[in-house]
Amino acid sequence: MASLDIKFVRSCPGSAHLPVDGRPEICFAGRSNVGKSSLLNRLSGNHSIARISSKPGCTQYLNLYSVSDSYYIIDLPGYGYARAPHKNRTEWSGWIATYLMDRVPLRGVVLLIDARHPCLPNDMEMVNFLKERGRPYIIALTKSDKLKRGKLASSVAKAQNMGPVIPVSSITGFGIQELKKWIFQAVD
Ligand SMILES: Nc1nc2c(ncn2[C@@H]2O[C@H](COP(=O)(O)OP(=O)(O)OP(=O)(O)O)[C@@H](O)[C@H]2O)c(=O)[nH]1
Ligand SMILES: [Mg+2]
Repeated sequence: MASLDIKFVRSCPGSAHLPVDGRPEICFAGRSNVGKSSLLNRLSGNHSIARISSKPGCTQYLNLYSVSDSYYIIDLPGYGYARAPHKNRTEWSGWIATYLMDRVPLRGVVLLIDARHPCLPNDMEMVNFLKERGRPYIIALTKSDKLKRGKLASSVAKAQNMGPVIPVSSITGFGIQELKKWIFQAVD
């Protein structure tokens, strides 16, 4: 399967700034530093399309990407980064919740969770939030290259208690085809 034809459109300071053209949307949600931007780059085959942070909390806006001019991917600000200035933190969680609750074109959520820490409280809260609102989601277990096979298998098993799981690595490309398939089905 070919790389996705992803183009950066703009950074949006809140849901009100997103397009109203009715194209379907997928979003990437997850803790700060979990690998959202890296995964987007890997899906696009272009290693500089989304900014990779060495410091957590780098993506502060809803970053809007267009795929093949037919649907959008939104890279949400990372949650759970304690050292963000208080004002930003409140705003981020506000934007994320508003977006996930109200956004009509949203067809599916890719919830990124670090394979090394599969059941952290704020990720479980996010899963409950998505379930309550009936949002289709997939758990992408990121940085799976950092775990040996046995550890990864037990991490996948734990994460499966929260929903459907695809282990991925933006470094090796592991799981990327399967994730693409999920995205295609979600926007179809
Ligand atoms: N080993 C490994 N490292 C990864 C992988 N994905 C991301 N990283 C590293 O994790 C760090 C954070 O990656 P980002 O893609 O910027 O994470 P993010 O979720 O976009 O971060 P924020 O936008 O700050 O919330 C960087 O140092 C990446 O190089 C992966 O699959 N494997
Ligand atoms: Mg990012």
